[in-house]
Amino acid sequence: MSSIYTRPQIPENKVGCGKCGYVGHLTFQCRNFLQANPSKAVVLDVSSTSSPSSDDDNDTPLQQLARQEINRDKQQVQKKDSEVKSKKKEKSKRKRRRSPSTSSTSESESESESESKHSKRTGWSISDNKSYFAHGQIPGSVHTILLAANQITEPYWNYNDVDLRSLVYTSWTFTKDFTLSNDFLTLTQFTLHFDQIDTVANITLNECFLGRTNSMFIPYNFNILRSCLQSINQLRIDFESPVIYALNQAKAYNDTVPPDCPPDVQHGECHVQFIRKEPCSFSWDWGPAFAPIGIPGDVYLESTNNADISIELESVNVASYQAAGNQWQVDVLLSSHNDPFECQLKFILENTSFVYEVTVTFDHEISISVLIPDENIELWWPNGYGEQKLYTLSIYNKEQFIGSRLIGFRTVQLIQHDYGPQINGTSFYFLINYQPIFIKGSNWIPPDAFQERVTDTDLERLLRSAQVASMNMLRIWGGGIYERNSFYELADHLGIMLWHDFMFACSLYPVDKAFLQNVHDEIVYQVKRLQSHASIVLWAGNNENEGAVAQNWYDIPKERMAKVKDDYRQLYVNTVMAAVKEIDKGNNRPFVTSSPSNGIESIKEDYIATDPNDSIYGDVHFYGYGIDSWDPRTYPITRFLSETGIQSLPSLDTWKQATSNPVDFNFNSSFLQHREHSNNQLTGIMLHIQSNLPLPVTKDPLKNFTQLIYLSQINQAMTLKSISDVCRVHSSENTIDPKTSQGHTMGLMYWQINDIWQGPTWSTIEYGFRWKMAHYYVQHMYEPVYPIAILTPYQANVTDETARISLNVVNDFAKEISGQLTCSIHTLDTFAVRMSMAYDITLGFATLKHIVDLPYKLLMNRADCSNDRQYCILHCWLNHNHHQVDQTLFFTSPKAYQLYQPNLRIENVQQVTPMDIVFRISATRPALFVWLEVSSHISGYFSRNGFHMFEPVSTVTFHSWTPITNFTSASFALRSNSLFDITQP
Ligand code: BMA
Repeated sequence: MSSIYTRPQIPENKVGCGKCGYVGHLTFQCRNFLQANPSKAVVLDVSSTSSPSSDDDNDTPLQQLARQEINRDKQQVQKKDSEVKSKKKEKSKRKRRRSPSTSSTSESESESESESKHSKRTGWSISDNKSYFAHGQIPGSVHTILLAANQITEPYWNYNDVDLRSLVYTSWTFTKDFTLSNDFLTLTQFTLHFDQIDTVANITLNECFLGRTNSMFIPYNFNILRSCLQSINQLRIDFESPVIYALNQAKAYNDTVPPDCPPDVQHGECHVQFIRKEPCSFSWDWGPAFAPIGIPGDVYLESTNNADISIELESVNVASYQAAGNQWQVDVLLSSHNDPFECQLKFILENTSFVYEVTVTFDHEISISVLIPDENIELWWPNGYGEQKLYTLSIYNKEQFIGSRLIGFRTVQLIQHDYGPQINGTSFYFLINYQPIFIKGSNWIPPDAFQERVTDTDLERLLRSAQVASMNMLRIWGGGIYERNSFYELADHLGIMLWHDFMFACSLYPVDKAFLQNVHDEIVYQVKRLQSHASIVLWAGNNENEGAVAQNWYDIPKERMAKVKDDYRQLYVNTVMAAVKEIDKGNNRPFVTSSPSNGIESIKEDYIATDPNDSIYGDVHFYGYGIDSWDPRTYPITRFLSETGIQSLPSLDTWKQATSNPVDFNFNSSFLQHREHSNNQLTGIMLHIQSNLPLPVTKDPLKNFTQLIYLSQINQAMTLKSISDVCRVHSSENTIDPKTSQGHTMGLMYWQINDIWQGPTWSTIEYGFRWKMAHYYVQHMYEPVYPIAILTPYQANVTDETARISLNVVNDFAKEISGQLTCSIHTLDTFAVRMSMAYDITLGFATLKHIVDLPYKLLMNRADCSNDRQYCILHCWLNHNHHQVDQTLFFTSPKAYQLYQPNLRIENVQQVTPMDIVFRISATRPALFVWLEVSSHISGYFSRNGFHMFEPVSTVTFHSWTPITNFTSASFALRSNSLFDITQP
C-alpha cells in the first residue's frame, strides 16, 4: 500500500446535470404542503437519531441526562419531567400525523413499518448499476449500507478512505418498494418528505418524476399527483456523484472560484464550494474525503385532505427583553395551508401561571409576539454561572395542540465599545443577562464522516466532556454541518453556549442566482429550526473567508479583486445576513459576517477589514507552528481568541481501530503520514517535543511509538495551558497595554475539541471519546477559580535581577470567593519542600487579581536553587470552599531536569458506584506528567490525569460512561507511567 495518494482521474464523459440541472427551490414550491397537518401518513423511514428535525424522544438527551443523574436540584428534575411529558405530547401528535390510523391502515408493509422502527428502516436497495447491489436501511449512505451488507470493509480501516473513493465517483440508485391502502389513497393531497438528503438526486415515484435535490442543508417536500400513486409503489432516488456534480458546476460557472482543490496532503476532492454539502466531506486538514451519498434523515409520505384546517408551528424566538415593562418578547411564527380563517390561539408556558390567548384571522402565515412577564420565569445561565432553566412553550388552537418548543430566557449582548482616546481598537465580549462572561471553549467539527453512525449518546459524551471541563461555549465551525436537534437540546441543558457559523469555510464561493437562492433557503430553514435554542448566542457568516479575501490567500490578480469583494458581500451580507435578520428578529443574538473578523470595525470597512485578524478588534485565529509553543510570548494578546492549537497523536488503542499492521505503529510510518492531512505537522510535532521534553531511548519500536504519542500529548497539553494562561491573565480591561492597545482578552476557544476519525489532529478528545492529556489540561486551565504563575522573562536566567514570578488568581464565579494560595519550591529527588509561602486571598465576581510579584533571583537564592535551578519547580495550591486547584511552573524545560524513578504504584482500586472506580496512586519521589490508562474496552475519564505528583499519595476517580459490570482489577487493567519512563531503555 502506498502512502502517496494520487487523486484518481474522473472520466470526462461522466457529465452530471450541468448548469441547467437546477430545478428551483423545492422547499418553497411545496411550502403550503410542508405546513399541512395531514391526517394520514406512511413512514418510509424514520430515524430517532440522525435527522436534523427528528422529534422522536425514545432516547432523548433529556432522559439520558436524567438517567445519568446530572447535578440538578429536585426542582430542576421535576421541570425536566414536565418537559419530557410535554415532548411526549408533541410526539403523540406527530404519530397521529405520520402513522396510518387503524381505520385507514395501509397494507402489510407500511402498516408494520409504522409500528416497528426496525422494519421501518429496512427494505431499501441500493445499486451503482454495475458492481454493487445491496439491501439496507435508512438512515444510511452507500458506505454504511455496503458495510452492513459485508460488501466493503470498515471505511475508517487502513487506507480505505482512498481505496473506496471510486464509490463516490459514480451514480447510485436507492429504491424502496411499498404498498398503500385504499383508505390512504382516498385523501386529496400527497407529499413525500425528506428531512435530509445527501445531496444531488432525482426523485421518481413509480413513473412520475417528482423533482431534484441539491442541498444537504434543507429538507425537501414533493407534491405527488394522485395519478402517480398505486397500491404497490416504488420510490427511486437516483443520486449523482457529488464529486462529479461539483466538478461540472465549477466548469459551467462563468468564473474561477478558488481554491480548486485541497492541498495534495489531504487526499481530497475538488470544488466542494459548488455543492451545498458538508465542506469537510471532501477532506480537511484533519479529516478524510468520503463525500458520502445517501439519506441521513427521515423519509415519509403524507396524505391529507386539503380542506382540513391545520396549523404548523414554524419557529419560536425569545427575541428581546423589554426592561421598561419587565417582560420578554417571544416571537412565534405559525403557518397554515388553508384559506384565511379565524382561530383562537392559546400560548401556555408550562409549569408557570402564564397563559396568553388571542383571536386572529389566519392568512397562511402569522407571527405573534407573546409578552411574558419577568415574574413568570427564571433566567437561563451558561455553564458555571447558574442554572439552565428551560420552559416549554405550548401553543394550541382552541384545545387542539399545535406544537411546543423548549426555550430559555437570557439576554445576549456582544459588547464592542471604544476605550477612549488613548487606546486603539474596541472590546469584544459577551454580556449574558448583563453579566460579562469570560468565554472558555473550543471548536466543534462533525463527530463522524457518516452522520448515521453518530448516536445521541455519542453527542452527549462529547458535550458532557465540554461541560465537565468548565466550558461555556463551543463554536460550530463553518466547514461541517448544522447538527441535529438533540445536539442543541443538550447544549441548552448543559449551558454550553454556541457560536454558530453558517456552513462556508476556507474558500471563495459561486454567487450565481440559483446558488444564492439555495443559500437563502438554507439559512431561512436552519434559523427557523434552531432559533428557539437558548444555547445559540451568535451567528457567524463563515469561517476565515473575510481573511481569505482581505489578504488574498488565493493570489487573485489585482484587477479581479473588486469583483471578488463584491461577491463576498453578495453572499455573506446581502444573502446570509439578510436572511438571518429576516428571521431572527430582536436583539438577543448578534451576527458577525466571519470568524475571524474585526466585528464592528469590519462593518466600517464594508465587511472586509484590511486585517480581519487584528488583535485589538473582534476575534482572532492564531497558529504559531515554528516557535516554542510553551513560551507565553509566542501568543498574541487578543480581545478574543476563537481558534488556536497544536496537533498531537491519538492513543495506541485508537490507532488500533484503524490498522493492525505492526509497521504502521511507527511515528514515521507511511500510514501515519497518510493520516496526517496538514503539511509538515508530524515534523513540527517532533520539533516541539524536542524543544521541551526528553526523547525516548528505547529500542522497542512499539514502546517508542507509544512514548512519542505520550510526548506529543504532553506537548499539546502544555501548549494549550500556556495559551489559556496568557488569555486569562489578560482578562481584565486594566491589562490593556497603552503602547500596543492589546489586552482585555475575554474568550478562548481552542481548535478543536473532537475528532472525525483516527489521525494526528488538533483534537483534545479522540475519535471514540478518549480524552487526550490536553483535555485534562483544559479541564484544569478552565477551572472557574484558577491560580496562574508566570516567570518573566520566560525561563529567565537565575542571575537576572529583573526577573519576576507573578502570582495571579482569576475568579469567574458570580460571587466573591476567599481562600488561601500556598506556593512551594520543590525538587524532583525528594518530597521535602525547599521553601513555602502562603497568601490569604479574597476576590470579587469576575475578577483577575494580581497577588504578588516575587523577585526570582532572591527566591532562587533563598530556596537554594541558584546553582541547580533546573531541579527546582514552583508548585502552588489554591484552596477555596473545600476545593483545591494546583498550578505548576517549570523554571526551565522539563528535558533539562534530572528525572528520578518515582516507583509509581496503584493501590486500593475499588468500584464505589456502577460507574465510578476510585484508587490511590503512590510514589516514592515526585513524578512529572503521571499518565493513567485503563483497558481499551472501558470508556470514560479520570478525575485528573497528566498531573505532577509532589506528594507520596494521590487519590483519583475514574468515571465510566456506562456501568461497569463484573468489575475486577484485572479487567480494569489500570496502568500508569510518568516522564521518567521515557528515559529508560
Ligand atoms: C483553522 C480552521 C480549520 C482548520 C484549522 C487547523 O483555520 O478554521 O479550517 O482545520 O485551522 O488548521
